[in-house]
Amino acid sequence: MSHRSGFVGLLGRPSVGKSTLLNRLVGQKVAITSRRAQTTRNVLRGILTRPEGQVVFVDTPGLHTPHHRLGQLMVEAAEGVAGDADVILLVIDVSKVLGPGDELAFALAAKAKVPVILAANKIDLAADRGETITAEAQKRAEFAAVCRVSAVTGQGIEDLIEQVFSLLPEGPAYYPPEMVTDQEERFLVAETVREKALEVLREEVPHALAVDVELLREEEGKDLIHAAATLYVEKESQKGIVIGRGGQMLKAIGSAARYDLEGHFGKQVHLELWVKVREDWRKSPRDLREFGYEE
Ligand SMILES: Nc1nc2c(ncn2[C@@H]2O[C@H](COP(=O)(O)OP(=O)(O)OP(=O)(O)O)[C@@H](O)[C@H]2O)c(=O)[nH]1
Ligand SMILES: [Mg+2]
Repeated sequence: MSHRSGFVGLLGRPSVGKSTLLNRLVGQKVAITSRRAQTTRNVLRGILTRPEGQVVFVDTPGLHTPHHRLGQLMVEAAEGVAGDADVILLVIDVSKVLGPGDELAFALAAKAKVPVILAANKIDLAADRGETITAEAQKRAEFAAVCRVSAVTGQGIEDLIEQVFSLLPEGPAYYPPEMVTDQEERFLVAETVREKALEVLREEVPHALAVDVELLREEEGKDLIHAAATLYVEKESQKGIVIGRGGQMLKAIGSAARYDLEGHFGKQVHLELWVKVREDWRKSPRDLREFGYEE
């Protein structure tokens, strides 16, 4: 049997479930997810290795019309992935009507020189399994395959993986078989803190939040990891919200993050969190570089 491999770009508007789908496809949580739009800000790889080959799934920020430099970088990163992929996995949410962000995805699909699979996600939420929206999407672009899936229940995932393998070219494995993601641990810690913050914060604050990990150190011979991170917001008023009354909000974010990180590292984690204001960081190339959003 031939060995297949390649890069599969997950594309679509915010909140359709790209990151949840990535985690399901590789069988492990590698990307943070949330019900807030524009959760994913960086391109992130999840690797699936099987006897028949290796798929490198590439998660991307949701396609939208940007309002600041961060948004612009996010959309450009997603477009870059579309241009480099061997197969595109265009994800839609069948529980909602199609919107402008979906149209951006269809436009990318129409331009693509590689096969595009339509992943009609969230079929668990739609009474007709999303037939209406899926049919609507099929009118917008040419798809090599259409897969109805639920990233949450796992329905249709095996069929999707089979379709992906059938469309990939022959090639070698790019990563060692035991590797599931290419992300660094510092990034994983920052993203875990951000995910927990997204769960409890409301309105504009989640979008104005960046997390920078200043320290990540294993205490020799102690099975203990010491981490320190700063949560940056854009305004003084947001700082108060993130800290919460009597520090309750920050404490909740910290303990939820610590719980996940201890599970990930299999060690005790000591996590220190700070909150600082960095005005308009989403527009500042220097800050965007410091927080890992710009090269
Ligand atoms: N019921 C249901 N919910 C889903 C499914 N897939 C994702 N979700 C939920 O949809 C929300 C958004 O999921 P994400 O995976 O963060 O979406 P995304 O496309 O990565 O969003 P961005 O990173 O903002 O572009 C989360 O609350 C998920 O739990 C699904 O198949 N069924
Ligand atoms: Mg995402």
